[in-house]
Amino acid sequence: MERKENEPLSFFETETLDAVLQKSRGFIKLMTYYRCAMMEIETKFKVLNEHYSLEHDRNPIQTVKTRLKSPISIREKLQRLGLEMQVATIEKNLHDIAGVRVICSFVEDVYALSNALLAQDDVTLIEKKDYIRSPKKNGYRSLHLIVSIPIFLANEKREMQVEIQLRTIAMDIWASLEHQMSYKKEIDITEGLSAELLECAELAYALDERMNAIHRKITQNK
Ligand code: 0O2
Repeated sequence: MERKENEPLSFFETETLDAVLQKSRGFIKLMTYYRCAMMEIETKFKVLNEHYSLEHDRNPIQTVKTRLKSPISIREKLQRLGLEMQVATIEKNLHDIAGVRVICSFVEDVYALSNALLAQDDVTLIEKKDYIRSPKKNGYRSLHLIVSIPIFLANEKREMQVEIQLRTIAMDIWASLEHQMSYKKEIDITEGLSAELLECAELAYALDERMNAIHRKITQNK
């Protein structure tokens, strides 16, 4: 089809789309590998949940959520680090492309699940940040792990990194609402509101500790 003078090139013209797809093949492939790694980790937690429910007659996991970082967020993070948007750069420098969030019943479940996962011989711990024992200044609590696990493809085995966040229901309520209201938002939050958010985080943690203590007493009396 003839293009009129000054008429902008349509993104969806076949040649253009082919070129875009060709260029993004490496990126799409890498994202697929991360998705596979995420599935592996999700399955590991589901298996642990099944095992615990057999042994202890209750589920330590409420939900497992997965998310793949969007191309826009990847680009923003690379820009912040002063790096170029290239497949090799992404894999080398970003450790949170694949994310798995595990929402647990009790604080002790967070540590039991983390220890059980890290004891598996195909899981390698790359980094651990314990924001439960050392919460962030704003009150954020979670246990963060970056692990490497193998994914098995038709002719290849590949080590992929996954970021895992483990937290209780109470920690998740606080983090989800704070994320909506202020986390990484370009807004000026007053000292008063920051103090209130911190107070809410402490209230949520006090609830966690009380529920954990009640749970321990009930299991001891069994
Ligand atoms: P999103 O939108 O949840 O994916 P960086 O990843 O470089 O920003 P760092 O130090 O490498 O920071 O990572 P860190 O401290 O382990 O935290 C990364 C993730 O933890 C964030 O991902 C959030 O999901 C969560 N997080 C950390 N701090 C807070 C906080 O103060 N409030 C809330 N609500 N969540 C937090 P992303 O990619 O930044 O955001």
